[in-house]
Amino acid sequence: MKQGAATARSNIALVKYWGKRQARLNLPAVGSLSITLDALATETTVRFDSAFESDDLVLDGERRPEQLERVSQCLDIMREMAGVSLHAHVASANNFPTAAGLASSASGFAALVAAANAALGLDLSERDLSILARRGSGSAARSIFGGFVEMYPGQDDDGLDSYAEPLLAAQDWPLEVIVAITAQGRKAVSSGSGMARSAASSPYYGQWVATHAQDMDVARSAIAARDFEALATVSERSCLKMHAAAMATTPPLIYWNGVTVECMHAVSAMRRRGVPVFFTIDAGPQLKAVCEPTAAAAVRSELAEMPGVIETLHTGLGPGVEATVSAP
Ligand code: 2P0
Repeated sequence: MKQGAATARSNIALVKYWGKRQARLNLPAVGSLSITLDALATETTVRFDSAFESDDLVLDGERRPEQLERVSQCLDIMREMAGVSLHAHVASANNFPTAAGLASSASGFAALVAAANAALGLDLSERDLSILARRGSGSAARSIFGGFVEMYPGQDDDGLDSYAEPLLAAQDWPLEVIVAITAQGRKAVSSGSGMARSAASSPYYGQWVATHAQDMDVARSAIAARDFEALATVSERSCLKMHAAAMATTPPLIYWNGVTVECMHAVSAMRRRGVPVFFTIDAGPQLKAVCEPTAAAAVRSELAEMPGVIETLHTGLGPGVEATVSAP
């Protein structure tokens, strides 16, 4: 029996990933730039045992056979690396709502590959873990690292140049995030199929890809200079460009609800009043407000009072994936 465990945090992209250049190895069409979130964590245990007749996945206490294929594909690669053919039981728990636009696949696959790495004694580098996590979910490649993180789309067909790297440690610019939960429940369309549909039918998809590198340059410079206003402007622009491309897809991908839009207006109004805060929204209805620590309490209370906001979460930036010792 071989067992390993790991904890990984979720992340949110400030410059978004939307679209793939190759589906087989899950290679993104564009880079992305994210922050890792301390309070949104996934803890995963992977146990390989000759007594198991198949792989098994338990997520938040429930067996999830429909999600097993992507997990087994990641484990197959790692089993081949380690020269073992044992089946695995994977138990994973999130401390936040699953698949409601809070990137549970990001922390989930980052924790999975780190736990399997520990169980199999592979001693892989963080870059190798990032490449493996990407096979499970593009955004998971970023959750290997803490703080501010850049994901490279790469150019090679084998995907070995498509991984994430840390840009700036969390403590070097300790921004905070308020998440406004505006709906609960799993989303109807997965990000992966949404991206494929956008690439196939959105008239704005080509422009999204063509104008993306410039946003990455602006965001990288803003982070290096700790320039909040510049990061706010480019992050909201990238978010809105992604959603514009998604909305113009046939059939349309409208991830927002009315409360999401009201929260966007509230955040914009706060920034016009001089509060250091901006919004970003992923493939779901939750709004994430990124702010300077001094503004966090006021931003949280204003969003919490918005009609339709179910609850708010507050988090700082967090560390990368951590393998944890687990008793066999
Ligand atoms: C991001 N999203 O950059 C973007 C913004 C959602 C909107 O990465 O198909 O679950 O597994 O590679 O990582 C969510 O997509 O997609 C995502 P796959 P993933 O955070």
